[in-house]
Amino acid sequence: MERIYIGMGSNLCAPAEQLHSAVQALAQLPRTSLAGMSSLYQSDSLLPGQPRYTNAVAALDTDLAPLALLDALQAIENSQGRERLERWGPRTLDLDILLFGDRLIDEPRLKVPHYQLQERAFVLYPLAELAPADLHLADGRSLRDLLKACPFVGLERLLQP
Ligand code: ROI
Repeated sequence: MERIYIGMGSNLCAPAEQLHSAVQALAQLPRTSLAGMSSLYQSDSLLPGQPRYTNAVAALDTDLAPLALLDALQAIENSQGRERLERWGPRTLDLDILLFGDRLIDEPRLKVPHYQLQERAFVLYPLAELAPADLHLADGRSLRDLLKACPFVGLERLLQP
């Protein structure tokens, strides 16, 4: 089993509910168990003119191979009504593989660690709720250093219902 962290985001159709149903779908993947879910966080879209996003991170333990997991995540996105009308467009659900055990993956469909992890407070702070305090990414960077370089600005942590 390898520990995986999934970044989740939604800015359409009741985002908090989208994230909660996504977590339930993740928990039901074959050869996979759910190890945790972070708090939800709201922030403005990085692209102007879109609704605010709600984001969270989930931790999974899985025996699935990376591309099999990616296929499964895309099936969950589609089943929750995601329409790919424009790149970076608003979406009901976005699921990104952030970290996959100690692996460095560089394939056309999948780069791990996720290439924009370090720029995204809405990924790093929920990840830090779940990950060990001394987590190092497969490329050697420490989560602690990434957090120091990415201030908690514009993020609003939501109280759980
Ligand atoms: N902005 C925020 N705050 N959260 C996201 O998940 C997110 N996802 C995106 C873009 C449009 C880049 N902006 C985002 O894809």
